[in-house]
Amino acid sequence: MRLFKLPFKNKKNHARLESTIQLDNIPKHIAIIMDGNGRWAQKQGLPRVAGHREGMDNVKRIVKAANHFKVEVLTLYAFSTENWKRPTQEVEYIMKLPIDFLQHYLPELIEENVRIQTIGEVNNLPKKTKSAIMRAIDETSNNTGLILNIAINYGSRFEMVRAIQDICRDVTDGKYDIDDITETALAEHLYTSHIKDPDLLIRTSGELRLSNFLLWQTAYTELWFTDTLWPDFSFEEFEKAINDFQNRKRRYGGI
Ligand code: V0D
Repeated sequence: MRLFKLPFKNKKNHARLESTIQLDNIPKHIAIIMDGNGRWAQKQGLPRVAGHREGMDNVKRIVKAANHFKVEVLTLYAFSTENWKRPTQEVEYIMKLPIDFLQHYLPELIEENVRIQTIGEVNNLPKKTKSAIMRAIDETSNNTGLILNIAINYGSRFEMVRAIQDICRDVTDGKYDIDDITETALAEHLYTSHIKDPDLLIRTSGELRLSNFLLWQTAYTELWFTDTLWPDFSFEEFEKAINDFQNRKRRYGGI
């Protein structure tokens, strides 16, 4: 077990205790359901959108933490296909967040060698939102560090339906045989075709469910839940989740 000192300081500005994180067993892909932003705001008597804003700033902190631990992929559930049902004003506010986020943080992300990617139906987003994201994807496409994978207008069941439609189209066109439809073939038609399945999934804010997030990809993922609301989810807690992950035995159905 390798031990190392964290270069970060905690909220009281005391140097952290020596950590027991094993640098050779960091989850390569971490997925996070960033829940509890609206509740965070309501608890302080602020409008829900203030929580989304605070949640946006926390994205940057956790990206920095993931980068620090040399995580390969960080997938963040930013907007689900179901989130369109929220009040129009809230949706409109949320749709501006990628623009704000990238205006504030893209230079830093580039400096940190982060590569931005997305999963979901980015095509159906407002034009300005889409173009800000496409530009960020383009400007970071040659970076070789952490992949910041934003799930935006994403729903897992739709992702699977779409994959099946794609495959069926190939079958009809005679390019594909029904017997060629394997788990690998289906996985290759998902948004995540180019990335490994998550090793660890974190959900904040106390709900114990997946809510249509990466249903196929989380078959063997370790799940980790906390009551902490997303804007309060800190480096220390992220580190705790990784530490707990390292204490689990992964069997993938074997013994
Ligand atoms: C709102 C908490 C960053 C969850 C985080 C439109 C709900 C804040 C992004 C983002 C959202 C960053 C880079 C990028 C694209 C998006 C973001 C959305 C919501 C959905 F390339 N925060 N954030 N996107 N929230």
